[in-house]
Amino acid sequence: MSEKVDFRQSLEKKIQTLGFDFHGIASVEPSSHMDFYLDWLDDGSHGEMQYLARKDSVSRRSDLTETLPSAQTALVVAQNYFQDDSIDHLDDQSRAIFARYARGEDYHDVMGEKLKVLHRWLNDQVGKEVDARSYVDTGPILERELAQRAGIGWFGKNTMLINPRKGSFFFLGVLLMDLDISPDQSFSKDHCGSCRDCLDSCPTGALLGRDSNGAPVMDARKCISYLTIEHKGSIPFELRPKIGNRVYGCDICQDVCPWNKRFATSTSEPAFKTGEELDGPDLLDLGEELVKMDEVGFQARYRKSPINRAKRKGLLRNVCVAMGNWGSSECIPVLRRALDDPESLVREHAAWALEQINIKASD
Ligand code: B12
Ligand code: SF4
Ligand code: SF4
Repeated sequence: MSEKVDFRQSLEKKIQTLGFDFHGIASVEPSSHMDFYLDWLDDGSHGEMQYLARKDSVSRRSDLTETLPSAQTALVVAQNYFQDDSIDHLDDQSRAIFARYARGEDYHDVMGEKLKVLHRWLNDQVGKEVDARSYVDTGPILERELAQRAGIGWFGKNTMLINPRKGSFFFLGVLLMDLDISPDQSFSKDHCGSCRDCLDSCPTGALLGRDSNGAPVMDARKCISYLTIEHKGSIPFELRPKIGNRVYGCDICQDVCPWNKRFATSTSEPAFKTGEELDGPDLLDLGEELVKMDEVGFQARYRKSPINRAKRKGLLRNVCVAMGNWGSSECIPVLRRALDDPESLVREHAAWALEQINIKASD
């Protein structure tokens, strides 16, 4: 199909009806940032996220037609997931912090379903099966680069894609398709200016600022989001104290961003509303629940949540770190129980946490 299709207005209406907050259309030309991406991998900044470095997935990132040979257009959609905290738990170490993106239902499913509906709608509009593939954080696609090309926002120094009217608390989704639709103008401005609030606030120094070409650089190995979710082994000792009470993901470099302080508003998607038990839960209660649970129970409990990615042992490992950082003797019984856990990963972090509590008690 190479004939240009023109139903922008009805397409925009459909996208809004589905509840996406904004969108844009990008061309499918090869990535202009592959050199940067390859250097980033060469430096080992991706840590254990091997899926980012697999040869086939790198070349698919560079050229979208390797994923869908007939691709002519990438429709990029974005959906706000922001929810304010109901209580001020950030400085209360007896509470666990889950990143905002993980407090609702799994966005892969929620947005993936909507993209399926959109695909069916497009089929009806053009009167034949549109060749299309949808992605929500699920495939070898440079989603932020596509979103920038589709005019949605700029790359902040925190590496997030930021929209000038909404901030950065949104998910991205992409529908690659063989329909030829005129692309939007790419977003060319950088609205960070001389601000460096995110760089100065990152507890682990994961954000390295812009390189000489203007690309924002992150050493993912130091990012709390990586350490608490993607990293499967032992958390480096020197980084544990910096994680504080963040048991799943991290929002600091977004929370401090002036664009979010000014523009973040609550999501209108009911599925992304914060589940009560994930809004700063009691750290002890969470630890007690997890030590008693097995992996089957964990998967059932977090079946519909992005949290199931960490698995029970990952989340319990993070809870042990948070308990060690809190340093309260109230954690001793649950940590002692974790010393007998079937997972050596959990036992090691529980032992570390008990040591921290001892050190604090003798101070
Ligand atoms: C791997 C990954 C991570 C890793 C690494 C993050 C990173 N900064 O690279 C970790 C686990 C740390 C992570 C954390 C988070 N993630 Co994440 N993650 C991804 C994933 C799967 C791939 C990103 C990637 O390829 N990184 C490698 C770097 C090199 O690529 P990049 O970030 O796209 O950077 C581009 C620019 O640097 C550009 N570039 C190069 N040269 C130049 C020059 C100029 C001038 C410019 C402007 C740009 C530029 O080239 C690169 C490639 O295009 C994407 C989904 C996807 N498929 O894209 C989600 C994604 C980026 N994550 C997302 C989210 C929500 C998060 C968290 C907020 C979750 C949380 N609360 O814990 C945090 C945020 C941390 C942060 N500050 O980035 C969203 C971001 C939405 C947004 N508004 O930006 C995405 C898009 C998922 C989605 N579909 O919604 N994530
Ligand atoms: S998510 Fe947290 S740890 Fe990661 S770069 Fe941002 S502030 Fe630093
Ligand atoms: S905090 Fe400042 S430097 Fe960082 S992304 Fe936001 S505007 Fe840019």
